[in-house]
Amino acid sequence: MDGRDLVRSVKAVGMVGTARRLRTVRSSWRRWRADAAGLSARNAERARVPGPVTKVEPGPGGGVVRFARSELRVRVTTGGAVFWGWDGAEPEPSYALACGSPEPDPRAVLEPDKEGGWRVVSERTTVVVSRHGSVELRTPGGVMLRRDLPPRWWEPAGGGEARWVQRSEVAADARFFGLGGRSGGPRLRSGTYQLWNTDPGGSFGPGDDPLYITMPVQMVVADAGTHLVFHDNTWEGAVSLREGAVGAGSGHDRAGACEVRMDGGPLRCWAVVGTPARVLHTWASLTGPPALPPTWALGHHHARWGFGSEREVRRVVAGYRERGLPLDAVHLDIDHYAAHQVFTVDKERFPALPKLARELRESGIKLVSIVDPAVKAEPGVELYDSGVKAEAFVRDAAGRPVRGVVWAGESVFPDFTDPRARKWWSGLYEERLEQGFAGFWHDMNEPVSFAAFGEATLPRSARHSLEGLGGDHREAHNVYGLAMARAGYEGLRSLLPEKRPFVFSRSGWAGMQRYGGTWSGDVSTGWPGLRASLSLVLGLGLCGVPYSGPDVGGFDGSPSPELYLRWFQLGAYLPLFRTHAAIDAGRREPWEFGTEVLGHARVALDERRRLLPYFVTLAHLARRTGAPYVRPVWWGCPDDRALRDCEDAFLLGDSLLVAPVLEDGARERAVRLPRGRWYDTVTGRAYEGPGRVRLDAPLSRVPVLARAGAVIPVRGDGGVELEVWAPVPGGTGGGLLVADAGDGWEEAELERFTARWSGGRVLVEREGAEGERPVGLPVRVRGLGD
Ligand code: NBV
Repeated sequence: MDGRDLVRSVKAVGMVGTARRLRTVRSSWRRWRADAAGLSARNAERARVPGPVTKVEPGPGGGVVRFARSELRVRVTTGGAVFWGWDGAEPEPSYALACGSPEPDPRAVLEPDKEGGWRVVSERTTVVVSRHGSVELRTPGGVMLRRDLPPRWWEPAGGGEARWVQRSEVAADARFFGLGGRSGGPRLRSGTYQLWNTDPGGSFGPGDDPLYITMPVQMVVADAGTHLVFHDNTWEGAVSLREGAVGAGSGHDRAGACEVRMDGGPLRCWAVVGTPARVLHTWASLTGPPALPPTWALGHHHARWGFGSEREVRRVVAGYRERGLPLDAVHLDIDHYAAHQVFTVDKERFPALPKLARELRESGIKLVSIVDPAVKAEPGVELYDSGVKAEAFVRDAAGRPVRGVVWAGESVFPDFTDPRARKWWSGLYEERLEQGFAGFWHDMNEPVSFAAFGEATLPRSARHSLEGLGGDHREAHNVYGLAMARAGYEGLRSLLPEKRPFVFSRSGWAGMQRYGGTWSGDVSTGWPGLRASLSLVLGLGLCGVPYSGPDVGGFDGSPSPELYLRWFQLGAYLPLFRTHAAIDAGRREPWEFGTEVLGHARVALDERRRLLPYFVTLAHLARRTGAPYVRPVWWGCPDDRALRDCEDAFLLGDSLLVAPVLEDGARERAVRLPRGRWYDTVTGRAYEGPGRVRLDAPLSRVPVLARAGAVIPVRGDGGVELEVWAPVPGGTGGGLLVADAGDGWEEAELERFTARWSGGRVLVEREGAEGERPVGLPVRVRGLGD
């Protein structure tokens, strides 16, 4: 049976469709589970709220407020993030935190507030706890950003996990972003967003929810300020959002509202207040700096499910070469496995993979391998036997391995929440490295099992190690992909210590950026899918996951030449620039759509290559500061309401504003500009922001604007050059460069450049300890009326 047959048979038995239907049914959070037999039944429940304050114990960073029926720990930490946890919840254990909790800020302590309440005042925020347990987050100036009402728990009368609800209010003008990879964003409109990583079981479009990466991380942007809140809880849950309404002079304002409901686990929360940049910097210091992709991973990748043979890989690579199209990586999907089993190679169709990998490497192209978690349950087969020996597989309550059905047939699933299982799995990448693979693409790790349990994942009663603390799939599901990414990343670090690992994973959770990036999954081919793919990249960036990108052209079917081209033009400005599609979909090579599209795709590929030094710099900045490469247009001016609602353009770093074409037939488009001067990078014409302008968007290109004063490192004929966009008269500008052409660990230096007017000319200098110095690189000044 080949991949195509498998897809057909999966579809035929309705498994894929079933998953989709079940997703809708799952919207009720109190539903009865197909596998509830393995879990204790939820009988009578008792509701609980904190009750009135009884005692307060100030301590470093805040202290503990005791209520009649609960207690609240508040802790402002040294980096400025605030933690609060109910019922004794502490910051650890946590799958999200990279190095545990930062130290408490000794200057911040609980002190009495008005009306019997208490407050903790710190540099970046004030937290006010009311007498009945509401918690307010305020700006240092005292303006309310968020108000959590007293939480409510429902405790099973017979004991067991309590579920809880946390309602909050935000400003009437606030907008919500984040919650992982959401197709209907980046602005998250009123509605309910599930917290349960899910393969939608077919391609998805805007509004399909949940998808592969969900996480309880929300960024809330309002006139009064920006804040991020993270409910550190891996259980299944849902977030219901209601955007507020501004009275506009006549009516009253209606506050925005958020309700987080979780099926179990701790009620604890991290909050960070500041500018978007500051918030994400603090978030990255809590959850870990984003992994730095090797430089080649910032080039162009071509994948296909169904290359089917080495010959076909060579044919496609030759197609790129003959046409002079840049190509940096080729991805092999499950069809190169023997009988669809991970960590194997089909020797008939791929008889000399190491040789192919070497040849490609010599021509500057890296080979990337898909890695699926499921292991065919077949005694006598080495992989299965070694996993059994390592006691690596997820078990049921009776201690038997849990079986599911995936590509290779009946399968078992490594328990990545078990450090021993991770260690076993880590070692398996040795085989991949011997085959010559340089990067790894983790798939199906929500995890997916096609049919076995009525829902396309493991039964909720399945047991997991959860780092030795023990628990079931309800708690482990959402971190399965994250823990698999950790296993892969750590394995590669020890197998090939001199290279930066390249891992990207379909599923994940808060903190996944420590191990690598992701891609947008099986996005449906169509104009709505194109829009959804941008939404995912922006939303994930605001959750601290800066490296991602879509399947250019969409996953299924065949895009029209125009749709393919517009997707390609968008992809060229996103961190992961990859063409890919399903086995039964049309081809995605740039020459498959006619000569006109090929010509324009070549321009996009060449531009991507030209911008490589800028992308490398953005990757280093993401690692150092947590700032995503791709940012919403409101990034530098979150108080601009019109920009907060702009979802069809983005900033690439500080210097460029990209306005992709997301509509069929469009040859011009409106672009909303942040304040300042912006130059159309093709015509050189200057536009003044804030405001809305109409720009040409012929088939040959999408509008890209450069900020006045920007110094952008680009690739020229002889190496890195600086493209400088004239500052406004009397103004200044600048830019950064991290010159790193490699894939190792040597610490590359951050170079700063300034631009200013001097004697009627734009002068560009390198900043240094001893003052300004000549740049030492070719400089091209633009925006002088060219
Ligand atoms: O491995 C096959 C595909 C892969 O091409 C795609 O990128 C993943 O998102 N994989 C899903 C499994 C196929 C599901 C229909």
